[in-house]
Amino acid sequence: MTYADSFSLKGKVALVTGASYGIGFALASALAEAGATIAFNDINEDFLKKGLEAYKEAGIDAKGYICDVTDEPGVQKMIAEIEKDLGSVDILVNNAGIIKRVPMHEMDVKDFRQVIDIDLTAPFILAKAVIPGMIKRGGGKIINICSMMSELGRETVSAYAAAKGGLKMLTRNIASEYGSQNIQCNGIGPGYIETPQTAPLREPGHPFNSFILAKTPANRWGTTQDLKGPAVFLASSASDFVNGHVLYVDGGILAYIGKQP
Ligand code: NAP
Ligand code: GCO
Repeated sequence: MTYADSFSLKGKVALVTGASYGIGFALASALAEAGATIAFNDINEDFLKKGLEAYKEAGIDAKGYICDVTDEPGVQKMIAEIEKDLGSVDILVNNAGIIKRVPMHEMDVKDFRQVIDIDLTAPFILAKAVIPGMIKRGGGKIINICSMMSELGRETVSAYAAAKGGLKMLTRNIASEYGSQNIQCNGIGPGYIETPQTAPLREPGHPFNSFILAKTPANRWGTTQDLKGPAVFLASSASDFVNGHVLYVDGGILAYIGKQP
């Protein structure tokens, strides 16, 4: 196999969670461009329909499923449906996620638990659902979408940082427990990316915008396009000896003390 062939995903089935739009849509599109057959889910029927239209417009024959990633029986049902419709899941991208920006001492424990449930427990539920099939077929790829908050804290994101820090260690543990079954589990840690989730931080005049530009050597917000190559690499046999790694796609934020004001 040539080095270029090792990036091909032809014949593979990929499930990307929460991929009607945003980072998930970009990741799924990249995997499709590399040859994978795409399954994705959303919790909201309207968004799922809009996502299907967007995939069709991009020339991608994706299959969409309504599923709340925190609902284990629902996830198991979705995986069974995907296996019937498309075949077993070879590549799982745990992308679905939420954030709630609230000072910790004011945060309702219900909200804290919801962030942990979606951002950390759900990747466990999805991975648990696909690993048996991957073992049967001799291997697979799991990619967990981590965050700068897998490494750093900041005001108002305690639940999210706890979840994403835990997701980094879940990634390492899946790699440790299933590496011998030829399952590679890695993370992608996006920096600050232009998506609906960060839109409140990018509103005109919001101080966070200039803050992030000063903290990013690339001096720009990331775009979902920046994440496509790393996703194909970690989903393909080009990364068969990469396991338990979080690949930060952050324009250099984690390496940089920040521009002098
Ligand atoms: P987004 O625009 O808010 O999209 C999140 C997606 O997750 C939506 O499709 C949402 O569906 C889905 N989702 C949420 N809860 C769900 C549930 N219970 N079941 C099924 N789907 C659910 O977020 P994004 O910016 O694209 O981020 C995607 C991932 O990247 C997240 O894990 C996020 O933490 C991570 N991340 C983002 C950034 C960034 O700068 N944007 C940086 C680092 C990491 P609905 O629309 O129906 O709610
Ligand atoms: C925030 C942002 C970040 C990004 C991302 C950074 O409020 O700080 O939403 O958390 O979403 O996770 O990697």
